[in-house]
Amino acid sequence: MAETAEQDQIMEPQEAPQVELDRYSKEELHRFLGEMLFYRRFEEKAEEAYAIGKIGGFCHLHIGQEAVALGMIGPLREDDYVITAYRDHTQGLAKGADPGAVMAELYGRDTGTSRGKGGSMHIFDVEKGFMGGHGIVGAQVPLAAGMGFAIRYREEDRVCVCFMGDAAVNQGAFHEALNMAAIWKLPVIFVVENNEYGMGTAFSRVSALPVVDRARGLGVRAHHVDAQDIVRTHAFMEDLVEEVRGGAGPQYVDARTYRFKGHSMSDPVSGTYRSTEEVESRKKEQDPIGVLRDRLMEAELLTEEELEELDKEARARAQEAADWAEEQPDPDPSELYTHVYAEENEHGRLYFDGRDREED
Ligand SMILES: Cc1ncc(C[n+]2csc(CCOP(=O)(O)OP(=O)(O)O)c2C)c(N)n1
Ligand SMILES: [Mg+2]
Repeated sequence: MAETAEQDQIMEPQEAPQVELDRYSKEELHRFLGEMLFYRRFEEKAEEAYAIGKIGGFCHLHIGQEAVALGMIGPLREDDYVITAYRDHTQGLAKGADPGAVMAELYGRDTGTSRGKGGSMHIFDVEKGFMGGHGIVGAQVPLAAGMGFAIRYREEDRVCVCFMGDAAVNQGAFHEALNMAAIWKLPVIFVVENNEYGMGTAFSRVSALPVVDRARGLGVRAHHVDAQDIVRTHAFMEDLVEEVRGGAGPQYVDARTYRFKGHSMSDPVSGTYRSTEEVESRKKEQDPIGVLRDRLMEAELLTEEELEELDKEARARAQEAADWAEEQPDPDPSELYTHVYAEENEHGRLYFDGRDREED
């Protein structure tokens, strides 16, 4: 009985507390602001390039959700893993991918992070522990459990952070993966970027329970956090990552956020599924950049001039990435079939690259 009560208490979702600014130095707080401004300006550049046809295919922007990327990935070590869905540009940048290579991937160039073959939805940087960019809703969740298993099997102290959208919690794979993670106490933090919509469908229309309760029956500890507040999100994640590194097992985080743009570049910002007023009021009240700016100014830790300087640097970095991407070569046509499907392994199996089995 006592054990059950204790278990219930552990399973009660925990709200990440408000954090005082003095947890961080002024330099660190300015860095938070500068990085989020950079993500915003980088994606605005991508938006601009898409609009004039320099970027093709799908393109999902993270504008409005920048504090999730910085707050959740900032506290990680370089050898920790991150895996995510298709809204992946800023998360790749936060994990250390080169901005020029990310932009070149959007442009479909040979020096892009996936050699120009993945595009917006498939940013990868294995050396930096950024394991993609996945287009199938929920597909990355079991992969994260696999990475968590590999970490345990090799007796390492790495942590894997797996992002997903709120729509992914209705996928069967989500439940299978979290169940396994709980049984095997895998070092994985499952973060739902809860922006309240899956394309044009409000989460409340597809789930009787709120996001935070969707892991309850699986034995994974749940947390929620106001992920428009970078200071709170970063501090919360710093503590959580160290707990998981120390063996606390898998965690589930409902990161409350909001998307300021359309689902993808080809979708409207608002319409039948959400009103313009709703979007405008969220932009005014809950812009992660605005929230931090106001808090810093109120505490006299930021001046107008410093803000302008940070923004100028952010714009210059985004411009530099775009200029570099522009100049990069397209992949050679002979590369059409390479790195697309699995190639022959050492046993001579797996012919998915256009060759005929008999010819070899
Ligand atoms: C298995 C699967 N079903 C449907 C789709 C089409 N689809 C692409 S994105 C999306 C909505 C996902 O919403 P959410 O997980 O909340 O992420 P967000 O776009 O809000 O970041 C859907 C249904 C898909 N890619 N994969
Ligand atoms: Mg969503």
